Amino acid sequence: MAFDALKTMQVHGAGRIARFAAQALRDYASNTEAKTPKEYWDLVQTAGERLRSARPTAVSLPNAVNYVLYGGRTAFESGSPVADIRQATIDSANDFLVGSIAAVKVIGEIGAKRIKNGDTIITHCNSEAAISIMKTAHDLGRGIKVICDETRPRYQGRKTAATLADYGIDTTIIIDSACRLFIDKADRVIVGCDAISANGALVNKVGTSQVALLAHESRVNFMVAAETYKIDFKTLTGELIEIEERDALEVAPKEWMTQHPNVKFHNPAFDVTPPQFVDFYVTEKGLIPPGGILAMMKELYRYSDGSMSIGKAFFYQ
Ligand code: RUB
Repeated sequence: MAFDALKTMQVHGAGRIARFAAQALRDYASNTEAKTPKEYWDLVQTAGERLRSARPTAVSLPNAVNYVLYGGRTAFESGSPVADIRQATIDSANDFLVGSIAAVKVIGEIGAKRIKNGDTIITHCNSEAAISIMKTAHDLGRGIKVICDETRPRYQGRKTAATLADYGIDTTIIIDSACRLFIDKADRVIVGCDAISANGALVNKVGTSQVALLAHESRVNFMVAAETYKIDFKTLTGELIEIEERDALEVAPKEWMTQHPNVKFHNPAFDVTPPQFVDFYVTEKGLIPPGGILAMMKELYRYSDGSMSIGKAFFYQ
């Protein structure tokens, strides 16, 4: 059921996906019974693997699942009984959840310091972390204006616009293809993040790279709000981040397709923005330029406890 909620995007956005999966795995670990530690651990691992496969691009999903499993596996490998493996899994899930929520708040505080009075901001899609920056800037009395593009085909931009307008922020919606007309009116672009690769490239909702290109052309600051668990460790070994291909029915209705059977569809959900178009990432650990991502990966890997950002856990498969 949790798998379906992720797959059909009832829950969407990389941070929310991660927390939803951590909660689902925690609940599964709490409620599952088994006679032996091995039997129990096999069941929990299989549940984690299934959750991981629900959406391929947002690395927050496997990172969250891996983090939760890492706690349980450590207990399993040390020969603990089922009750202890269960508790270790639950504890890791709770750690992840607390850290993830705290990260969004800290990103808001750090990012808002970069916003100037009266700034006009363009945003794309629906990112909790980016919204956290804009809401905090508003709370600080910066008097910002936000332009949200629609973000077809699923219109996540409307969700962002509604949230910001309800919060009292001056908010406007434009269609995606009007972005170039508005980029010169903007002081900065703020977007969220599904994954960051070792070279500092950003993977986010399809269309992000076009907005980044426009910002680059017009010399408009481009900042990315990203928790460090959006860093994809597998890119260290040259693996590419898979781009999710979604149903063509998101692009056109069945009736139109039937009338035009020779038209093909392609519906990638994300795209890659090269590092040179990103000015900096706003993470819960501070501002990081794209060239600093590799150093951050090393730092995350070195920490082996006391922090949610355990690179070792993220590597776990
Ligand atoms: C959502 C999207 C968001 C990132 C970051 O895509 O691209 O910008 O996930 O969001 P989808 P957050 O709607 O397809 O999941 O900052 O909330 O993690």
